[in-house]
Amino acid sequence: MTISTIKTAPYEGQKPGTSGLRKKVKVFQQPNYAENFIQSVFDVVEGKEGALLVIGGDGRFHNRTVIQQAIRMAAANGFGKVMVGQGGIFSTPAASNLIRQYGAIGGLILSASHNPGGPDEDFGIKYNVSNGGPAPEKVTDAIFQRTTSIDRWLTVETPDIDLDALGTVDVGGMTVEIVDSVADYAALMETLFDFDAIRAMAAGGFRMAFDAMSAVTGPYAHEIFEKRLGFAPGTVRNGTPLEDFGHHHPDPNLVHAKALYDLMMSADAPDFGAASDGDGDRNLIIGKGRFVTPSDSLAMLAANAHLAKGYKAGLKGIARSMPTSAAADRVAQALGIACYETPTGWKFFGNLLDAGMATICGEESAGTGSDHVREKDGVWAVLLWLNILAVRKIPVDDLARDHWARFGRNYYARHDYEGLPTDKANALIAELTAALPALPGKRFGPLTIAAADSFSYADPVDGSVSANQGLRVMFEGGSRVVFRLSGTGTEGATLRVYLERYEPAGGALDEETPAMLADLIAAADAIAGIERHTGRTAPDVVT
Ligand code: VG1
Ligand code: CO
Repeated sequence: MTISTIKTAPYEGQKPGTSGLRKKVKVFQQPNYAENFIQSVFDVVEGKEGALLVIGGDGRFHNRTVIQQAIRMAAANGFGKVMVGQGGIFSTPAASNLIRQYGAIGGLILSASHNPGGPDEDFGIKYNVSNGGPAPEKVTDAIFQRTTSIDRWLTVETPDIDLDALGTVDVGGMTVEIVDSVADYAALMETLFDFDAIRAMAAGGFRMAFDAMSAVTGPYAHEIFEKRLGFAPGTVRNGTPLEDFGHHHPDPNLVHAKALYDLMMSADAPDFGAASDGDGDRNLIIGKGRFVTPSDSLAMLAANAHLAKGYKAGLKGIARSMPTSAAADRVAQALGIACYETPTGWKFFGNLLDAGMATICGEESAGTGSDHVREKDGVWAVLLWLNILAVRKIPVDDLARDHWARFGRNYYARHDYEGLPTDKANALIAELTAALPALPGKRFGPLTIAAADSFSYADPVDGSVSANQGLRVMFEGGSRVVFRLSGTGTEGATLRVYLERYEPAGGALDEETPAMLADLIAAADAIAGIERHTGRTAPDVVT
């Protein structure tokens, strides 16, 4: 088999410190663009000769094209075998599982997650390493370095293969196996959760609405919720992956999953509502008449996880990203286990999970997961909720109130200001960073600042330090505002403002979140000068 060497030039690739490349489809369609990134990845993967590589994506526009390119390039780069999901489909957690289950050296996951899809929208590629998790910073930095000097990529000249036919084919001397996208993942879920108990709950009339948002979890949800657990047909909504997600953002929050939210707040709401994102790693949980914030969901799952068979031995520790509310910390304290605070992004949980220091992890952005894979996992979170509800036999609202009565309540919201001019967003952060040392002691309405810093994380396993991970302003009494810029947007800059107010058990536990956060919102603008810098008087998205 002849290997072709295609000449190329350095390009503007993945930003250092981000776990993947996210750009407009049109950018990916430029000659050499996707190939440059994939070759840069392959150039830094050690031991690829003869090794297994997993490839799959969320089914968005351009998915199949890049999969065909990646398969040919893997053959030219000496991989021994590539495992691809049928139709090019793998949810991110399912890909993570396959990498681990079959001892792959790593995997290419093609997704821009919750970003919209289609010819004028977003595409993405990320590389996961042999533990199944996102490549750690030293690997992503090496990939970035490679993109600055890359001058060629390798491919074999073979026709496209049929991605829909299960089985094995040869591409340039390398084996390609097209596998069922769902089977191994569903089998893993059966080892963690009591499917009989959930099936009995469904048979007893418990109703659920699961919104797959026309994204990757449709096939997983149909198989697991409707076929294996016996929820009624129609339980899964928008269950067919579409290349443009039906023109929606596959982002499971109160803005983009509004139809589900409205259903769950209506008179004929089912007992349980959930949604997942483009690549299936996020989850949104809404009980009948009760939205559960992702931060609360992490805490509630951690407090009850022992009720599911996969976690009956208890948790080794809990980890949350810094902007996630401290609700989980209070559970960890009650359980007598450690709680780790990491920078935003799942890759920071990998070391803690590998070292057996944490079992459950979560982020405020609707990501929850455990040591069963090395990614956050939307369907997993839904199953753990269902398992807990099947054991406790109470509505979500009762479970939430019960939780707050015991641990107190962290009122929480995130305000996103999207599409800001990058220089203005950078100026806001620079000015606030400079102002941090002088903030403690200052008063804003009823709030007094106790401390302020720029979050820096020292990994307790390998000692690596990640600095500048968000600006924290802590108030007396446990309230907090965090400011950071998104690393996943593809248009301008997105400022995220995370607002959290703690009310201890016995306090005001049954109030409306906007009212509870009003003083904090005013303080956040006064502290950072959001309107002054950006001209915006209100956020684009509140979650
Ligand atoms: C966002 C979320 C973060 C999440 C990341 C990837 O990042 O805030 O919590 O880990 O997306 O999620 P940022 O930098 O835009 O705030 V996913 O579902 O896109 O893999
Ligand atoms: Co995602």
